[in-house]
Amino acid sequence: EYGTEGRVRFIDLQPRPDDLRAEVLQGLGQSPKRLAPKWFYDQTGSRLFDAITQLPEYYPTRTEIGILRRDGEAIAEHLGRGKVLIELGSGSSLKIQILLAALRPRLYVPIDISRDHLIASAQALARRFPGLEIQAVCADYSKPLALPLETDWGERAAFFPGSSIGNFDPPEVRAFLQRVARLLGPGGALLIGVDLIKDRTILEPAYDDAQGVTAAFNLNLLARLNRELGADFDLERFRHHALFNAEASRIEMHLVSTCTQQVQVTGEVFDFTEGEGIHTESSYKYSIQGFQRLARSAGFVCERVWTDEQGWFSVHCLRV
Ligand code: AVI
Repeated sequence: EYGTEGRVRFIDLQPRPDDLRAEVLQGLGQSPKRLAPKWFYDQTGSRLFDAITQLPEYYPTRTEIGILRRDGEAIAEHLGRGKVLIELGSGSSLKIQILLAALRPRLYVPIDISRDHLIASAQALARRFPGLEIQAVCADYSKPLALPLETDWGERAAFFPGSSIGNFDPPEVRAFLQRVARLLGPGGALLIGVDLIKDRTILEPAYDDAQGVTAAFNLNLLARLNRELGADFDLERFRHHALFNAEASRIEMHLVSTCTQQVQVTGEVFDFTEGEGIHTESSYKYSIQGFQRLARSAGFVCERVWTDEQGWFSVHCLRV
């Protein structure tokens, strides 16, 4: 589906409400219960995520931006200028703005699951960079992407910031990187932000902030299911829980039932015991070597890595 919103060309491959319903019923039917983190990002969720990135405790955004600002010229040099630049999970398209002047892409392709947020961000970007050609794609990038890419688009580079790679579980992460490699083609470059393993006293507050924004972000998933699927979750009867699982090297977010209860989702009933959780997100933390091993196993060459002074976050340039 094609459309033009202002000066932005828009391609809609958005998941259907039926996809949400089927995945939610499947996830709540499992033991332990699960919901995929991609469903956080309805309009309220996207707004709450933007608020998270501003929190004092949430260091990844600030740290990655620091690296992009400090090393932007070197990064652009490495990635190559004048390419077709695809951004996976572009959100508010804030980070790419740091690199745009240096990269001068011939076309920018932001891909995001949150439709209205994507269109608004792409239009704002078009106003700020009047010469930039933009083709926004609403899609779930965790699934194989059938992008209507024109073959003569030329050399491609991809930008996947924010350590969103950390939200993939081990069984899927390599397959995902292999798909990105295929999308880029030989010689294509991937600039990817990866959060690093650190002490739990830093990690856990980043996912359980004092103002409760992350709690609201997590709970909004249930509010969304009430809104879009007519479910009857009582938000007062679930609480946000975040912990660092050191063995699995991941932050886990859960929504924990505070009592024994039943919840109805599109006619199906789910039982919760007191203390039972729904696992809503994992955010894997890597070592630099561990991530490079993974990237190599997916067919990339690890060309360069940039980190901040504290060694909290890394930005890698990978080549197909
Ligand atoms: C988008 N993603 C990389 C974030 C993360 O840190 O895993 C999502 C998030 N969840 C809670 N806070 C932020």
